[in-house]
Amino acid sequence: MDRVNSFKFSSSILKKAQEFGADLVGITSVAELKECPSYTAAPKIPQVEVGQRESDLEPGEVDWPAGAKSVIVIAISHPEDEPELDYWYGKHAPPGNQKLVDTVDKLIEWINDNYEEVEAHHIPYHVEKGGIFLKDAAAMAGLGCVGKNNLFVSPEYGPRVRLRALIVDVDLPVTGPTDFDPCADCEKYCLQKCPQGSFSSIIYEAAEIGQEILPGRIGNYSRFKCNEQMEKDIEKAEERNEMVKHEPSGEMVQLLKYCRNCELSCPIGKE
Ligand code: B12
Repeated sequence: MDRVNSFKFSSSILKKAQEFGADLVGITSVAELKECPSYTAAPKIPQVEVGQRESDLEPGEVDWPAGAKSVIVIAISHPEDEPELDYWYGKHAPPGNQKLVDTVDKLIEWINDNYEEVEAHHIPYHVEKGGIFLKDAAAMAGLGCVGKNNLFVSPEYGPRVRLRALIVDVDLPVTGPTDFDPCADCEKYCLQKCPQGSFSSIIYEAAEIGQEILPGRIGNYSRFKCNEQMEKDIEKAEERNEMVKHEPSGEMVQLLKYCRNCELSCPIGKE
Protein backbone atom coordinates (compact mmCIF):
# COMPACT_ATOMS: atom_id res chain seq x y z
CA MET A 1 0.00 0.00 0.00
CA ASP A 2 1.34 3.37 -0.99
CA ARG A 3 1.27 6.47 1.22
CA VAL A 4 -1.99 7.43 -0.51
CA ASN A 5 -4.99 5.36 -1.47
CA SER A 6 -4.01 4.90 -5.11
CA PHE A 7 -7.51 3.93 -6.32
CA LYS A 8 -9.13 6.96 -4.72
CA PHE A 9 -6.31 9.21 -5.92
CA SER A 10 -6.45 7.95 -9.51
CA SER A 11 -10.22 8.15 -9.80
CA SER A 12 -10.14 11.73 -8.45
CA ILE A 13 -7.33 12.73 -10.80
CA LEU A 14 -9.15 11.32 -13.84
CA LYS A 15 -12.25 13.32 -12.91
CA LYS A 16 -10.30 16.49 -12.11
CA ALA A 17 -8.38 16.38 -15.41
CA GLN A 18 -11.66 16.48 -17.31
CA GLU A 19 -13.00 19.24 -15.07
CA PHE A 20 -9.83 21.26 -15.81
CA GLY A 21 -10.21 20.91 -19.59
CA ALA A 22 -8.83 17.53 -20.74
CA ASP A 23 -10.94 15.80 -23.40
CA LEU A 24 -9.23 12.47 -22.68
CA VAL A 25 -7.15 11.34 -19.74
CA GLY A 26 -5.45 8.09 -18.81
CA ILE A 27 -2.69 6.58 -16.72
CA THR A 28 0.28 4.40 -17.56
CA SER A 29 3.31 3.24 -15.64
CA VAL A 30 6.82 4.67 -16.05
CA ALA A 31 8.29 1.15 -15.99
CA GLU A 32 6.14 0.05 -18.95
CA LEU A 33 6.70 3.26 -20.86
CA LYS A 34 10.47 2.88 -20.67
CA GLU A 35 10.15 -0.32 -22.75
CA CYS A 36 7.99 1.26 -25.46
CA PRO A 37 8.92 1.41 -29.19
CA SER A 38 9.83 5.12 -29.32
CA TYR A 39 12.32 4.77 -26.43
CA THR A 40 14.01 1.77 -27.94
CA ALA A 41 13.97 3.14 -31.54
CA ALA A 42 14.96 6.77 -30.90
CA PRO A 43 18.66 6.10 -30.17
CA LYS A 44 18.91 4.32 -33.55
CA ILE A 45 16.95 6.82 -35.63
CA PRO A 46 18.68 9.94 -36.95
CA GLN A 47 17.06 12.97 -35.40
CA VAL A 48 15.80 16.04 -37.21
CA GLU A 49 16.82 19.42 -35.92
CA VAL A 50 13.50 20.71 -34.61
CA GLY A 51 14.71 24.03 -33.32
CA GLN A 52 16.93 21.78 -31.22
CA ARG A 53 18.48 23.32 -28.14
CA GLU A 54 21.69 22.35 -26.41
CA SER A 55 21.04 19.17 -24.45
CA ASP A 56 23.06 16.61 -22.53
CA LEU A 57 20.39 13.96 -23.15
CA GLU A 58 20.97 11.29 -25.78
CA PRO A 59 18.09 10.62 -28.25
CA GLY A 60 15.43 8.58 -26.45
CA GLU A 61 16.89 9.38 -23.05
CA VAL A 62 14.45 10.88 -20.56
CA ASP A 63 15.31 12.91 -17.52
CA TRP A 64 12.83 10.97 -15.34
CA PRO A 65 12.01 12.86 -12.14
CA ALA A 66 13.23 11.12 -8.95
CA GLY A 67 10.81 8.40 -7.84
CA ALA A 68 8.76 8.66 -11.07
CA LYS A 69 6.14 5.89 -11.05
CA SER A 70 3.05 6.85 -13.04
CA VAL A 71 2.33 9.03 -16.05
CA ILE A 72 -0.97 10.85 -16.32
CA VAL A 73 -1.48 11.73 -19.97
CA ILE A 74 -4.06 14.19 -21.23
CA ALA A 75 -5.39 14.92 -24.70
CA ILE A 76 -7.11 18.05 -25.95
CA SER A 77 -9.16 17.82 -29.11
CA HIS A 78 -8.05 19.99 -32.06
CA PRO A 79 -11.04 19.74 -34.38
CA GLU A 80 -10.79 20.71 -38.05
CA ASP A 81 -13.26 23.59 -37.54
CA GLU A 82 -11.06 25.20 -34.89
CA PRO A 83 -7.79 25.43 -36.87
CA GLU A 84 -6.59 28.41 -34.84
CA LEU A 85 -5.93 26.09 -31.87
CA ASP A 86 -2.91 24.90 -33.86
CA TYR A 87 -1.62 28.18 -35.33
CA TRP A 88 1.65 29.70 -34.20
CA TYR A 89 1.28 33.42 -33.44
CA GLY A 90 4.77 34.68 -34.24
CA LYS A 91 6.95 33.15 -31.54
CA HIS A 92 3.93 32.40 -29.32
CA ALA A 93 3.02 28.70 -29.14
CA PRO A 94 -0.45 27.66 -30.39
CA PRO A 95 -3.48 28.39 -28.16
CA GLY A 96 -4.19 24.64 -28.01
CA ASN A 97 -0.78 24.13 -26.47
CA GLN A 98 -1.58 26.78 -23.86
CA LYS A 99 -4.77 24.83 -23.01
CA LEU A 100 -2.68 21.71 -22.42
CA VAL A 101 -0.19 23.59 -20.26
CA ASP A 102 -2.98 25.24 -18.22
CA THR A 103 -4.77 21.91 -17.67
CA VAL A 104 -1.62 20.17 -16.43
CA ASP A 105 -0.72 23.16 -14.23
CA LYS A 106 -4.17 23.12 -12.63
CA LEU A 107 -3.94 19.38 -12.01
CA ILE A 108 -0.57 19.78 -10.32
CA GLU A 109 -1.88 22.62 -8.18
CA TRP A 110 -4.83 20.43 -7.18
CA ILE A 111 -2.50 17.54 -6.29
CA ASN A 112 -0.27 19.86 -4.25
CA ASP A 113 -3.31 21.23 -2.37
CA ASN A 114 -4.91 17.85 -1.68
CA TYR A 115 -2.09 15.30 -1.59
CA GLU A 116 0.96 17.05 -0.21
CA GLU A 117 2.75 13.70 0.18
CA VAL A 118 2.67 13.21 -3.63
CA GLU A 119 5.37 14.72 -5.90
CA ALA A 120 3.90 15.78 -9.26
CA HIS A 121 5.97 17.03 -12.22
CA HIS A 122 4.84 18.83 -15.37
CA ILE A 123 6.69 17.04 -18.18
CA PRO A 124 8.16 19.25 -20.92
CA TYR A 125 7.06 18.92 -24.55
CA HIS A 126 10.55 18.61 -26.01
CA VAL A 127 12.12 15.20 -25.60
CA GLU A 128 15.60 16.75 -25.58
CA LYS A 129 14.49 18.85 -22.60
CA GLY A 130 13.47 15.78 -20.61
CA GLY A 131 10.05 15.28 -22.18
CA ILE A 132 8.54 11.86 -22.79
CA PHE A 133 7.24 10.26 -26.00
CA LEU A 134 3.64 11.29 -25.69
CA LYS A 135 2.05 9.06 -28.35
CA ASP A 136 3.45 5.95 -26.65
CA ALA A 137 2.17 7.25 -23.32
CA ALA A 138 -1.33 7.88 -24.69
CA ALA A 139 -1.48 4.45 -26.35
CA MET A 140 -0.23 2.70 -23.20
CA ALA A 141 -2.80 4.62 -21.13
CA GLY A 142 -5.53 3.08 -23.31
CA LEU A 143 -6.69 6.31 -24.96
CA GLY A 144 -6.29 4.86 -28.45
CA CYS A 145 -3.47 3.51 -30.66
CA VAL A 146 -0.58 4.72 -32.81
CA GLY A 147 -1.96 4.62 -36.35
CA LYS A 148 -0.47 4.10 -39.79
CA ASN A 149 -0.11 7.89 -40.08
CA ASN A 150 2.36 7.61 -37.17
CA LEU A 151 -0.01 9.65 -35.01
CA PHE A 152 -1.84 8.71 -31.88
CA VAL A 153 -5.46 7.97 -32.93
CA SER A 154 -8.35 8.03 -30.47
CA PRO A 155 -11.83 6.58 -31.10
CA GLU A 156 -13.43 9.92 -30.14
CA TYR A 157 -11.33 12.47 -32.06
CA GLY A 158 -9.16 10.40 -34.39
CA PRO A 159 -5.61 11.84 -34.50
CA ARG A 160 -6.90 15.42 -34.08
CA VAL A 161 -5.69 15.78 -30.50
CA ARG A 162 -2.61 17.21 -28.82
CA LEU A 163 -0.99 15.52 -25.84
CA ARG A 164 0.79 16.46 -22.63
CA ALA A 165 1.66 14.65 -19.40
CA LEU A 166 2.52 14.87 -15.76
CA ILE A 167 4.36 12.32 -13.69
CA VAL A 168 3.74 11.35 -10.06
CA ASP A 169 5.82 9.32 -7.62
CA VAL A 170 2.94 6.94 -6.76
CA ASP A 171 2.06 3.61 -8.37
CA LEU A 172 -1.42 4.05 -9.80
CA PRO A 173 -3.73 1.55 -11.50
CA VAL A 174 -3.11 1.84 -15.25
CA THR A 175 -5.99 2.49 -17.69
CA GLY A 176 -4.63 0.70 -20.78
CA PRO A 177 -3.59 -0.35 -23.33
CA THR A 178 -6.57 -1.30 -25.55
CA ASP A 179 -6.85 -3.35 -28.74
CA PHE A 180 -8.50 -0.47 -30.66
CA ASP A 181 -7.09 -0.46 -34.23
CA PRO A 182 -9.15 1.40 -36.82
CA CYS A 183 -6.26 1.40 -39.34
CA ALA A 184 -6.38 -2.33 -39.93
CA ASP A 185 -9.08 -2.17 -42.64
CA CYS A 186 -8.78 1.49 -43.61
CA GLU A 187 -8.18 2.86 -47.13
CA LYS A 188 -5.09 4.74 -45.82
CA TYR A 189 -6.25 8.20 -46.88
CA CYS A 190 -3.60 9.70 -44.58
CA LEU A 191 -0.67 8.10 -46.40
CA GLN A 192 -1.85 9.43 -49.75
CA LYS A 193 -2.39 12.99 -48.56
CA CYS A 194 1.15 13.84 -47.44
CA PRO A 195 2.44 16.62 -49.75
CA GLN A 196 6.03 15.39 -49.26
CA GLY A 197 5.33 11.67 -49.72
CA SER A 198 6.63 11.08 -46.19
CA PHE A 199 5.17 7.55 -46.19
CA SER A 200 6.21 6.58 -49.73
CA SER A 201 8.93 4.02 -48.98
CA ILE A 202 10.34 1.86 -46.21
CA ILE A 203 13.28 3.68 -44.67
CA TYR A 204 13.73 1.73 -41.41
CA GLU A 205 14.03 -2.06 -41.38
CA ALA A 206 13.14 -4.14 -38.32
CA ALA A 207 16.54 -5.88 -38.40
CA GLU A 208 18.43 -2.58 -38.48
CA ILE A 209 16.45 -0.95 -35.63
CA GLY A 210 16.11 -4.20 -33.70
CA GLN A 211 12.32 -4.14 -33.31
CA GLU A 212 9.12 -4.78 -35.26
CA ILE A 213 7.23 -1.62 -34.28
CA LEU A 214 8.67 1.25 -36.28
CA PRO A 215 7.80 4.82 -37.34
CA GLY A 216 4.55 4.59 -39.34
CA ARG A 217 4.32 1.08 -37.82
CA ILE A 218 6.27 -0.52 -40.71
CA GLY A 219 9.20 1.90 -40.98
CA ASN A 220 7.72 4.02 -43.79
CA TYR A 221 7.45 7.39 -42.00
CA SER A 222 10.25 9.82 -42.86
CA ARG A 223 10.57 12.55 -40.27
CA PHE A 224 12.99 14.32 -42.62
CA LYS A 225 10.45 14.64 -45.43
CA CYS A 226 7.77 15.64 -42.94
CA ASN A 227 10.06 18.25 -41.46
CA GLU A 228 10.76 19.61 -44.96
CA GLN A 229 7.04 20.34 -45.28
CA MET A 230 7.13 22.22 -41.99
CA GLU A 231 10.08 24.28 -43.30
CA LYS A 232 8.02 25.08 -46.40
CA ASP A 233 5.10 26.08 -44.19
CA ILE A 234 7.40 28.60 -42.49
CA GLU A 235 8.45 30.02 -45.90
CA LYS A 236 4.79 30.21 -46.98
CA ALA A 237 3.90 32.08 -43.78
CA GLU A 238 6.64 34.61 -44.51
CA GLU A 239 5.41 35.11 -48.08
CA ARG A 240 1.77 35.45 -46.94
CA ASN A 241 2.78 37.76 -44.11
CA GLU A 242 -0.67 37.45 -42.50
CA MET A 243 -0.43 39.79 -39.52
CA VAL A 244 -2.86 39.31 -36.64
CA LYS A 245 -3.19 40.51 -33.07
CA HIS A 246 -2.02 37.94 -30.54
CA GLU A 247 -4.06 37.72 -27.33
CA PRO A 248 -3.25 38.22 -24.51
CA SER A 249 0.04 39.95 -25.39
CA GLY A 250 -1.64 42.40 -27.80
CA GLU A 251 1.39 42.13 -30.16
CA MET A 252 0.90 42.15 -33.94
CA VAL A 253 2.42 38.89 -35.14
CA GLN A 254 2.76 36.73 -38.25
CA LEU A 255 0.47 33.70 -38.44
CA LEU A 256 2.07 30.30 -39.11
CA LYS A 257 -0.02 27.29 -40.11
CA TYR A 258 1.69 23.90 -40.21
CA CYS A 259 0.50 21.09 -42.47
CA ARG A 260 -2.00 18.73 -40.82
CA ASN A 261 -2.94 16.55 -43.82
CA CYS A 262 -2.08 13.26 -42.10
CA GLU A 263 -4.52 14.03 -39.30
CA LEU A 264 -7.24 15.95 -41.17
CA SER A 265 -7.58 13.17 -43.79
CA CYS A 266 -8.23 10.50 -41.14
CA PRO A 267 -11.92 9.48 -41.03
CA ILE A 268 -11.77 8.28 -37.41
CA GLY A 269 -13.61 10.49 -34.93
CA LYS A 270 -15.55 12.32 -37.66
CA GLU A 271 -19.35 11.91 -37.63
C1 B12 B 1 9.99 15.62 -32.74
C2 B12 B 1 8.54 15.73 -33.11
C3 B12 B 1 8.23 15.99 -34.43
C4 B12 B 1 9.28 15.96 -35.55
C5 B12 B 1 9.64 14.50 -35.84
C6 B12 B 1 8.42 13.58 -35.79
C7 B12 B 1 8.70 12.09 -35.51
N1 B12 B 1 7.66 11.31 -35.36
O1 B12 B 1 9.80 11.66 -35.39
C8 B12 B 1 8.52 16.68 -36.71
C9 B12 B 1 8.82 18.17 -36.64
C10 B12 B 1 8.82 16.19 -38.12
C11 B12 B 1 7.07 16.47 -36.29
C12 B12 B 1 6.02 16.45 -37.15
C13 B12 B 1 4.69 16.34 -36.75
N2 B12 B 1 4.23 16.40 -35.50
CO1 B12 B 1 5.35 16.18 -33.94
N3 B12 B 1 6.28 15.81 -32.35
C14 B12 B 1 7.53 15.59 -32.12
C15 B12 B 1 7.74 15.20 -30.64
C16 B12 B 1 8.35 16.38 -29.91
C17 B12 B 1 8.59 13.92 -30.44
C18 B12 B 1 8.29 12.80 -31.45
C19 B12 B 1 9.42 11.81 -31.55
O2 B12 B 1 10.58 12.17 -31.56
N4 B12 B 1 9.10 10.50 -31.58
C20 B12 B 1 10.10 9.42 -31.53
C21 B12 B 1 10.36 8.73 -32.87
C22 B12 B 1 11.59 7.84 -32.72
O3 B12 B 1 9.35 7.85 -33.10
P1 B12 B 1 8.11 8.02 -34.09
O4 B12 B 1 8.49 8.53 -35.44
O5 B12 B 1 7.04 8.76 -33.37
O6 B12 B 1 7.70 6.48 -34.28
C23 B12 B 1 7.38 5.67 -33.15
C24 B12 B 1 5.88 5.53 -32.93
O7 B12 B 1 5.23 5.42 -34.14
C25 B12 B 1 5.85 4.22 -32.12
N5 B12 B 1 4.74 3.32 -32.33
C26 B12 B 1 4.27 2.82 -33.50
N6 B12 B 1 3.30 1.95 -33.25
C27 B12 B 1 3.14 1.88 -31.90
C28 B12 B 1 2.28 1.12 -31.09
C29 B12 B 1 2.35 1.25 -29.69
C30 B12 B 1 1.43 0.44 -28.84
C31 B12 B 1 3.27 2.18 -29.10
C32 B12 B 1 3.33 2.32 -27.62
C33 B12 B 1 4.13 2.92 -29.91
C34 B12 B 1 4.06 2.76 -31.29
O8 B12 B 1 7.01 3.48 -32.54
C35 B12 B 1 7.80 4.25 -33.41
C36 B12 B 1 9.28 4.00 -33.14
O9 B12 B 1 9.64 2.73 -33.56
C37 B12 B 1 6.25 14.91 -30.17
C38 B12 B 1 5.94 15.34 -28.72
C39 B12 B 1 6.42 14.33 -27.73
N7 B12 B 1 7.10 14.81 -26.70
O10 B12 B 1 6.19 13.14 -27.88
C40 B12 B 1 5.42 15.71 -31.20
C41 B12 B 1 4.09 15.10 -31.66
C42 B12 B 1 4.31 13.63 -32.00
N8 B12 B 1 3.83 15.81 -32.91
C43 B12 B 1 2.59 16.03 -33.15
C44 B12 B 1 2.06 16.55 -34.37
C45 B12 B 1 0.61 16.94 -34.38
C46 B12 B 1 2.88 16.68 -35.52
C47 B12 B 1 2.47 17.07 -36.94
C48 B12 B 1 1.05 16.74 -37.40
C49 B12 B 1 2.82 18.54 -37.23
C50 B12 B 1 1.86 19.55 -36.68
N9 B12 B 1 1.03 20.14 -37.52
O11 B12 B 1 1.90 19.80 -35.49
C51 B12 B 1 3.54 16.27 -37.75
C52 B12 B 1 3.07 14.82 -37.97
C53 B12 B 1 4.10 13.79 -38.03
C54 B12 B 1 3.64 12.35 -38.09
N10 B12 B 1 2.68 11.98 -38.95
O12 B12 B 1 4.20 11.54 -37.34
C55 B12 B 1 1.72 15.56 -31.98
C56 B12 B 1 0.98 14.29 -32.37
C57 B12 B 1 -0.43 14.21 -31.82
C58 B12 B 1 -1.03 12.88 -32.18
N11 B12 B 1 -2.33 12.82 -32.36
O13 B12 B 1 -0.31 11.90 -32.28
C59 B12 B 1 2.79 15.36 -30.82
C60 B12 B 1 2.51 14.23 -29.85
C61 B12 B 1 2.87 16.71 -30.08
C62 B12 B 1 1.64 17.06 -29.23
N12 B12 B 1 1.68 18.17 -28.57
O14 B12 B 1 0.66 16.43 -29.11
N13 B12 B 1 6.98 16.22 -34.94
